[in-house]
Amino acid sequence: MKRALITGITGQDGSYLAELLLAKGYDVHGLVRRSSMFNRGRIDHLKDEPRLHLHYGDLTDGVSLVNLVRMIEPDEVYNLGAQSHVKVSFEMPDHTASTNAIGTLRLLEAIRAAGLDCRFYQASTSEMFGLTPPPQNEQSVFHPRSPYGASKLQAHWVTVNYREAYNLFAVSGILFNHESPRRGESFVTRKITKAVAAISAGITDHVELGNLDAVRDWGFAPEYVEGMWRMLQADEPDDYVLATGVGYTVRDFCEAAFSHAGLHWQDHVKHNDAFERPAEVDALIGDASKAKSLLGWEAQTRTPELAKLMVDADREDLDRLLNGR
Ligand code: NDP
Ligand code: GDR
Repeated sequence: MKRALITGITGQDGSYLAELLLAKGYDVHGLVRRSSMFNRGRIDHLKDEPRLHLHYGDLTDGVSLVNLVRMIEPDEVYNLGAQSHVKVSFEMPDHTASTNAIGTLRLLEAIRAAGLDCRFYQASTSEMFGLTPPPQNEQSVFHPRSPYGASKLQAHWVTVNYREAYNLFAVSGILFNHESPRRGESFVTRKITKAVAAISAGITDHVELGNLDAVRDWGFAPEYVEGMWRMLQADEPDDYVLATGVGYTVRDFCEAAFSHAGLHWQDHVKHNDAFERPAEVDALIGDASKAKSLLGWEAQTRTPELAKLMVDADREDLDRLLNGR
């Protein structure tokens, strides 16, 4: 039985990856942070699974990483833990860098020091391309536009360095935006689909957003965690872009989500400067042809379809909450 360690198991991707690995017969170990509030909602349905083991730890606590890696002796480590919000990274740059950049270094060093023959996945991001115009692929120039993007770029290079310096099977998955009904509520897609549900139910009449012109390539998260796993099953460690290859503006996403509920987004979306960023990433559209040819991976769900499934899920959730159904 293979053993995997997932940092960020309580997040969107970590929860889908835990389900995938359990279904494949893995023993799954997850790093969870101590919190004063319950923070395991996305994996609560897995709590009776005997092959799921949760451990307290933190990417900012190197000792916890050293101890866990030695105790678990994982075959595969998926480093998904991060301060993942771009806007928040401008407000907490030090914490973001410590968690995302140095946290990755701490984890890689724990693996190296333990002398394990272990495969490592790093959750890299299209935000590393920043200003570079689309389409972006593995050869594109990096030019991050936020403390988040810069921290992830350091983590990317440290992953490449541990591969080259220590022959570690270390992979960097450069993933474009991927969403789901489990997406954090302050990211723009989920903020919109939750608002559509609330407006349809008459609970509120508007949502406040920032830049509607930004172009993103939004895919469906469960498909992307399958891509992460495939990267670690390849013969050689390498870096791969995962994306749908099609870009939409935030405005397009509003149109798809609101019209699915029979609403006109123009009647309900208000602008608020507070949601603008000091530096914006204008357009990210990925070219995932390398993943298609070497891993047989291809995105199936396109952005308009994704918007609809997220609206449906948020409307069902709200209906259950309001009507006990
Ligand atoms: P989420 O924000 O949903 O989840 C982040 C996870 O990281 C949570 O489990 C969180 O724990 C954990 N975490 C935060 N800080 C620490 C820390 N100091 N130590 C340990 N764990 C920590 O992110 P996603 O699931 O959306 O993304 C997964 C990864 O992929 C992230 O690294 C993200 O940056 C990256 N990424 C995401 C993309 C996307 O579109 N979703 C695209 C490209 C890259 P808690 O629940 O306690 O807060
Ligand atoms: P992003 O996702 O920054 O691409 O990072 P987010 O959903 O936060 O923003 C996407 C675009 O929408 C614009 N926007 C708003 N964004 C938010 N959050 N809230 C708003 O009200 C709003 N209005 C407009 C933003 O300016 C931006 O252009 C996500 C994260 O998951 C990262 O961790 C990951 O690495 C990248 O995707 C790929």
